[in-house]
Parts: sequence; C-alpha cells; structure tokens
Amino acid sequence: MILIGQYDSSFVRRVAIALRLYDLPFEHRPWSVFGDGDKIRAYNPLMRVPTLVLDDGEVLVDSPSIIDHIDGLVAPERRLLPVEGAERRHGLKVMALATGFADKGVSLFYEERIHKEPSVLWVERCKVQIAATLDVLEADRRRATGPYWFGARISHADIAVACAIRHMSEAHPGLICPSQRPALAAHCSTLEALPVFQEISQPFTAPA
Ligand SMILES: N[C@@H](CCC(=O)N[C@@H](CS)C(=O)NCC(=O)O)C(=O)O
Repeated sequence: MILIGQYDSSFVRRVAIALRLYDLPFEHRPWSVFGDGDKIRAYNPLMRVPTLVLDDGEVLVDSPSIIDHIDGLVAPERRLLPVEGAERRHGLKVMALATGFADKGVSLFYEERIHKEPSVLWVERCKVQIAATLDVLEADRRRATGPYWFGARISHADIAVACAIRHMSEAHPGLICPSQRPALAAHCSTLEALPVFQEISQPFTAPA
C-alpha cells in the first residue's frame, strides 16, 4: 500500500496512525497537495490527500473509505471500532463530526488564503460550524469518563478528534481555545503523548 499525503493533514495522519496501530506496512509518499498536485492527480482526480494506492492498483480517495478498507484487513477484535451496534454508530458520528469540522477548517483556510477578498459570510459560517461542532464534541467527551471515548481502548473516534484539533489549531492559530473546551484539551494531551502520535507527526505548513 502507498499512502500519499503529509502528516500535517489530520486526514492523512489519522489513516497513518491506524495503519501503525494495525501493524500494516505501507510506503509513505509525503506529497504536497499544491506543490505535487500533478503527481497526486495521476492517482486521484480530486488532487486531495489522503490517497491510498492498494497493491492491486485500486485507489481510495478519502479518509473514511480508507479507514473502512484497512479495518477489513484486520480481525474484528483488533478493529478500532466495533463492527456493529450502538458504540459503532456513536463512534462513526464522532468521526464524522471530527473530520467534518476539519473539512470546514480546510475550506476556511483556502477561503482566507486564496481569495484576495475572502467572503465574510463564508468565513463566519465556517467559524460558527467549527465552534458548534467542537461544543458538541466537548459535551460528548465529558460524558465519556474513561481514558478514551469508549473506555480503556483507543478508537478511530479518539484518533480523528485529536488529529483534527491539532491540525486546525495549527492552521488557524487562536481559533480553538483549549481552556474553553477542557475535556477535548485533556483528550488531545493524552493522545499526543502516545508514541504512535509522536512518531506520526508533522507541524502544519501552509501548502505551497
Ligand atoms: N474529507 C476528506 C478531506 C480531505 C482533504 O480535504 N484533504 C486536504 C488536505 S488537509 C486536501 O487534499 N486539500 C486539497 C484540495 O482540496 O484541493 C477526507 O476525509 O479525506
């Protein structure tokens, strides 16, 4: 498998962390979405990362479908989310909220970076969506009293939230105030201290 994309992207990072936790070998090509856009387009017409190239040549083009695929490569008891039931639904929702607010943050970043005159309406809308989603995640994390969202074992939901918050905190300094959402701040501290988070880590750099 070949994983395309840099680890300053929360979407790429969460995939790489899951691959490591599953002990699945992969080649990493840390291509930049702008600087290496042509190379990425040869695999993924969206020119986005993560892009995962499978050994049979099939290409997966977003983090949820990549996570779905790699989950299928390990035994059910090793998976980072149960295969069915309420906890799976809950975990999928947390993952969607986390990747969703990061999507809004990416959109906000490009709006502010690419346009000479960013749309105030769009910028404000993205900020409201990000803050509202973080508030929901904060309340949910407060209800989960264990070291991880679903108790003693790390899940894709834990990883998605921590990766998204790190990514967005660095891409938008000042946008996320840790003291306003202490449960999420503690969650991130716990996860960022894990060896796999320290290994799969890259400070955010604006795409050039
Ligand atoms: N929802 C997608 C988001 C992927 C995404 O937006 N990746 C960014 C990098 S952080 C990207 O490729 N941006 C380039 C572009 O949108 O043109 C996922 O979960 O994979």
